[in-house]
Amino acid sequence: MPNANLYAALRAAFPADLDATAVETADTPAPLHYTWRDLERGSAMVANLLQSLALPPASRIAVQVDKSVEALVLYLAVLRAGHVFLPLNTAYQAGEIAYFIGNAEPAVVVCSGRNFGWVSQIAFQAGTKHVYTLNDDRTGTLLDRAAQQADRHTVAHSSADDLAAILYTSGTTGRSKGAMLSHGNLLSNAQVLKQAWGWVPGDVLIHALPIFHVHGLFVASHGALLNGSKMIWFARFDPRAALARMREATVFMGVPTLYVRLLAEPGLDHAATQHMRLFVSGSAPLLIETFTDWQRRTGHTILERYGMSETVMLTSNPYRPEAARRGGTVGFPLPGVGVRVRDDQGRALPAGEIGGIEVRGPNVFSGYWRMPEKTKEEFTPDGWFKTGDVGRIDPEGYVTIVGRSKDLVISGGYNVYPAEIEGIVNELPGVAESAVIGVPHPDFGEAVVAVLVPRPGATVDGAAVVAALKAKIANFKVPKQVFVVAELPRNTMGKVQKNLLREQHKALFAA
Ligand code: MCA
Ligand code: AMP
Repeated sequence: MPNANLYAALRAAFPADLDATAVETADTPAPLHYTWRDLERGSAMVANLLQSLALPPASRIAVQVDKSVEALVLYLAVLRAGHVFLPLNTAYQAGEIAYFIGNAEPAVVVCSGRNFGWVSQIAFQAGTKHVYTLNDDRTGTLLDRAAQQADRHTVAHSSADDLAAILYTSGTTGRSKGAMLSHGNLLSNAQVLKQAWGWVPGDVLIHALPIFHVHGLFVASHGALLNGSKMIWFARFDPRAALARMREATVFMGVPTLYVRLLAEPGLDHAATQHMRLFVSGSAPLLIETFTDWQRRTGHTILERYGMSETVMLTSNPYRPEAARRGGTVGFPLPGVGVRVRDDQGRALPAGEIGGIEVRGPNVFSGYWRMPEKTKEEFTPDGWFKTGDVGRIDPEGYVTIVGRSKDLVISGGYNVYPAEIEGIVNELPGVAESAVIGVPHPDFGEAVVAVLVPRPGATVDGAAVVAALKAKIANFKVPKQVFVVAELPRNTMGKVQKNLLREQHKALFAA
């Protein structure tokens, strides 16, 4: 049986000259050059460290560290060791981390040195036996221990269905669920995208996304690695610095906010971007204004694609002809991927009719970690995954996302689940109930806003609510504005009418 381990496929795509630069850091005090040999040796040493722990097979390795090339090497090491990579947003605080560790029961946790105190306490209490630190300045106990390991390692033998990663997402019920992605899900999608987006020898990717989500970790990194392409690596997005590197790069991937911020750079013009071949956008809706402004300012047409943690990428606008890329759509289903639109009863709809988007294909996950019931609910009887997105497919086959049936706000590309925030706000002193919505925001696309009703006789201060939330949850989830009202609008069924609240506050952040 051939080895379906994703690292084996990535390693096979490394260029012949292993001493060529694979990753060049762009925002370290001095540029650092990591060769392909460094990636091979570094991931072998870390894989040997994991192997030395004699972990059960398919152990979860939870990682909450600042973006660094060593963090990417750790990801490659987990793949080649045959374990399961569990990346966690660096903004998550103790309550969130306790949930993920409790749910995933990782054998190993890797955290940044500054958080070791509270993370290790949560991990050890949950039964994790190994907690290492990894900092973004190439220090930490993970590297100290790996340095003692051999730099040769035989890649574990995996089947396509073996688990490679768990990505927490879709907490519409207020708590996140772990999307289980296999080596086959990830490799098949990376191979399809390599073809679909015209990767060629000599391509250079500007990597400016976090690597704790699908977009940065899988779509961007796998794209470059599977093509043997150099990455210009930003630990944090800086529009001006990223723009300056476009003279030597060819591919850039971003969430819409990154494009909005690049458009605010006076230096963004044809000359600055003429060396570039491809700009990809996704994770959140790209406004038509952004799409057309980009065309006007650079001559390039952004290629918008549609993905999910549960399905990696499912549709994409065409690479060629550029003219066939349609703003406001997410293009066509990728080769091998089925996309259909169904009504609430699961019936087929004629072309152009709006309904629930469903997907089938080798990119679709096997389910949510230890939630078989919830998993079953999200698949149709004939095996299609219900995305929770609402859209249509026009007669030419273009897919357009027009909304979501799931209660979800996407802010700057990060998912925020109103149910989770409402649950926390409702526990605050003096609060009777609350509704969390997303409203248009010029930078983040959507901004989180909370509307709450105080208990009878209580007075609640919005600023105090924000301060309380900042101490509890990831900063990007905290409402940008809190309204205190006498009552929430409800329909005859007693359901809060969030659409009315969105309408009422839609101009709150108008530019
Ligand atoms: C930062 N802030 C935010 C966000 N990011 N507020 C709302 N939404 C955000 N996304 C706030 C912080 O709370 C803080 O506020 C202030 O902005 C500055 O924080 P900082 O971290 O410095 O912000 P930044 O560096 O400007 O970050 C903005 C960003 C970042 C670069 C757009 O959000 C980002 O990298 N987003 C990409 C997310 C991503 O990779 N998505 C892909 C998901 P305060 O000071 O008040 O605390 S994968 C996916 O969706 C699917 C599978 C797919 O299709 O790809
Ligand atoms: P996640 O939960 O991180 O997997 O986010 C997946 C969700 O992001 C999808 O279900 C969509 O709602 C949204 N999404 C991803 N790409 C796009 C896009 N190009 N346009 C609009 N929404 C998108």
